[in-house]
Amino acid sequence: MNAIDCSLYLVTNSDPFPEERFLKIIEEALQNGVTLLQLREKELTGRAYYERALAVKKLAHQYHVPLIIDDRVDIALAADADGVHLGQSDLPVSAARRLMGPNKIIGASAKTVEQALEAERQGADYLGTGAIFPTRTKVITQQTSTDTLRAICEAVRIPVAAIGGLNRKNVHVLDGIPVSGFCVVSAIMYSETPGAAAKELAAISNEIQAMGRKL
Ligand code: TZP
Ligand code: MG
Repeated sequence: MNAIDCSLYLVTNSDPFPEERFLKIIEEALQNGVTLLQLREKELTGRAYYERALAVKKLAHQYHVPLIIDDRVDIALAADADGVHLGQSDLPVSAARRLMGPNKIIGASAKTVEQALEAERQGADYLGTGAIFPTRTKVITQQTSTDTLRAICEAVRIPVAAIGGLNRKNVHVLDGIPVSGFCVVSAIMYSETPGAAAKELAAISNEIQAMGRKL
């Protein structure tokens, strides 16, 4: 199993940004405590996704942060990214594991304890669970209660990152839940000061992890 630090997991949204601004936001976040980065593109052609993955990987690796590609095993392998994140309608984790080998990171979305245990059994390295709050990010998802989140964290041995509508004001809803961190899109991507936002969220994540740690 690959050890993953999900403390502050930035999932990107490039939609409203020119390329240069998009990369600048990511770089500021990487400099200020992001521990895992996911490139999430829904509209790009395969070629454009691949090229963007190469550019973002270069940046991520300057800061020793692993790059995960959303949905697409082919893009993750072609760009030699560090891993892939799979939703419930993407390739099954076991199929991705066969294609990617033992050393790439495979993350999976899980909204129930059953989905979480199945993803772990198939070889997932971490889970993303949510949406904890309603989100304005373009995504097909339903809300997941904090009770379900807690049950998932307690059921699996792999790290679980909470996701969905989380920001500096509401993320303390995770206090006391044994999460390994949380994911944000808007709280960093749409901040006017992405570096400061990342720094604050990274500190909060450390507090939450300290509170939720199993004794
Ligand atoms: N999966 C569940 S919620 C979500 C994804 C990709 C979007 C989270 O975005 P935000 O802006 O942090 O609410
Ligand atoms: Mg997906």
